Amino acid sequence: MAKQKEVKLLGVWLSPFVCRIKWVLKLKQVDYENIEEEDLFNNKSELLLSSNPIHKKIPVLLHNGKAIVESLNILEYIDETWPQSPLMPQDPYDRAMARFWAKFADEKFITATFEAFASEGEKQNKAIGLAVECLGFLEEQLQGKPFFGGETIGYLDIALGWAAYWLQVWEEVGSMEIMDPIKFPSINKWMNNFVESSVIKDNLPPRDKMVLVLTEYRKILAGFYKV
Ligand SMILES: N[C@@H](CCC(=O)N[C@@H](CS)C(=O)NCC(=O)O)C(=O)O
Repeated sequence: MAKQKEVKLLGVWLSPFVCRIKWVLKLKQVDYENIEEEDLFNNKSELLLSSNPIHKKIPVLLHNGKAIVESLNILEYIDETWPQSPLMPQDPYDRAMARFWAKFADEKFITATFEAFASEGEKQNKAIGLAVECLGFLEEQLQGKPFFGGETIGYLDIALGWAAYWLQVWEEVGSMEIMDPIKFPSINKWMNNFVESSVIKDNLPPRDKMVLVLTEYRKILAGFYKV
């Protein structure tokens, strides 16, 4: 009988939070089994409910049968468990800052961007304004570096990776514009550097399929995000 893999990732192909984990497992060359959650919104699997009973969200990393949840937390767990190609900066201050900006991105930037994608009219304009403001703060952080992590991809690059790929698709499907390459030249370069880097470019969801699924998803979301 084939040996069961000790690392499993429970997720959904479209989720930027799940892709974070895939990228890092690939970067660190950790072999894992991918388990796709079939019906995340209407019929959560027993595995999901038992391994993440508090939030009931993907991604969940299962390592030797133990569950680790919340993607940023999972990234740190992976970085400590498999130290090759380190993600976290060595310096404690730089680590604190990387965590601060990753939290900022999850609490403010992704929420505003997603709300802009899902809404219309006044509500959408307000969300666009907030997302653009977030981009302004992040532009300042790059200071001419190819990656937030410096010369190579680090923790914050992975945490922000969705902005290099999902953002454009959300803009297209949501008929709106957040990212202006003239206004945010460093972010623009970073986006290209990120999606063109070897491990990332081979592990992005297919754009056409994303557009199709997100177009349908936006119709469902419209009810929740009404002005
Ligand atoms: N803070 C969580 C967010 C994860 C998340 O929002 N996952 C979504 C899919 S992209 C989910 O599982 N949603 C299911 C639900 O809300 O019931 C993380 O970083 O892991």
